[in-house]
Amino acid sequence: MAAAARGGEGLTRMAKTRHEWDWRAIVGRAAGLFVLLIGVLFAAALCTASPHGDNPVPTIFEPHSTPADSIYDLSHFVLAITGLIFLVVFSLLTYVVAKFRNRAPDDKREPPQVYGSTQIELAWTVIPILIVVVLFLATARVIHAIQDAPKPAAAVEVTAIGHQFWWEFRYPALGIVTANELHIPVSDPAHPTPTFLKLLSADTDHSFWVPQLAGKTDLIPNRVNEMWMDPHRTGIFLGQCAQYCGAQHAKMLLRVWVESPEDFEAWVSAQRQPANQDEKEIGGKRVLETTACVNCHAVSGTNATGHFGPDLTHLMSRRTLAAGAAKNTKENLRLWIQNPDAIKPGSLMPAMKLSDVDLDALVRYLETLQ
Ligand code: HEC
Ligand SMILES: [Cu+2]
Repeated sequence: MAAAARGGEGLTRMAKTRHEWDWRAIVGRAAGLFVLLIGVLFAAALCTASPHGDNPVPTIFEPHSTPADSIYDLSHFVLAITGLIFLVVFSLLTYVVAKFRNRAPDDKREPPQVYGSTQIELAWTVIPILIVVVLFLATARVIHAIQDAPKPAAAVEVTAIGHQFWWEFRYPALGIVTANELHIPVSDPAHPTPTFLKLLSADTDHSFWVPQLAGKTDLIPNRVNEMWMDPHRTGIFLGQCAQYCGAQHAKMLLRVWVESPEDFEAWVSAQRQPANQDEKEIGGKRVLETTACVNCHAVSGTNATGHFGPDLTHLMSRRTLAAGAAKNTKENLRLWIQNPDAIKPGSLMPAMKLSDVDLDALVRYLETLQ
């Protein structure tokens, strides 16, 4: 008996020391969480504090188009409500944990248990339902406003087709085909000229996302999705395929050039010109026309009519190669044709194994495709 009692005492002492230690661990963990939270807020503040203008980092914190604006406002509203819930719950929790912690003089009996309080149960059922209904209605309103926006007559229509791992942009009404760099006019709210996109896919799922201009919309095989944007200022806005689509998904970037009406007109008329027919680089042109390039690429006015890869008719009007994987320079262009994997491992263009003479002539020719 005596031994058992002594054993019991030991257990109680052990339990007591463990409880005290637990309490310190809880404080430590709460402090850790707090520091983490401050860190996250600090990082977010750094992001939003980045200088305005051509932001090289795609950011949801600097919307410049109606759909992006409404999503931004909605996210503030949702954050305010959920933040409030977090504050209330976290404060109550901290208060309860601190006030009712295990103290030395406590007897070890269970506290009184409360069952079947209709008022409390009603409160914690009805209040969350109301909160969810408010969040749902606010979200549904924004979705409806964006999805059902009327298309004005002055809208620019573009068909965007996702490919592994690049973007094809077609302007059916203007007869333009280009890749990876979308040009659209700025939209003056007094005379809106929004751009409406039809989204298609040539192979697998992709997702069109330019955070500063609109939300994400997927491009799905055998389905037509739609989205629109009406940028309020000119500039270059960066985006990214937002749906994992294969090895080079991460190098499936896109850039949107938002231009003044005059600049957009100038770009349109330049794109509508046939490819440069200057015969100066005829040697390089012959290399193109006698190589498998023609099966995958189109250059207007030549026998290259393939559509598996980007249209090259105005290749040099683009600032980047291979969906933003490299700057469009002479060296990168040569390297790309010699060995695409050096720039974008796993891209669907094969290394063409041309001789140095042919390669140089071909690059000189491609450089005339303004
Ligand atoms: C089997 C099809 C195929 C063949 C053959 C092919 N390409 Fe490509 N090419 C592609 C694909 C696909 C891409 C897009 C790669 C990416 O961005 O992931 C591409 C991209 C390019 C680009 C970059 C275009 C841009 O705007 O980003 C150039 C330039 C190019 N190819 C030139 C050539 C030349 C020149 C040849 C012939 C020597 C050739 N290609 C042969 C499929 C092909
Ligand atoms: Cu993709």
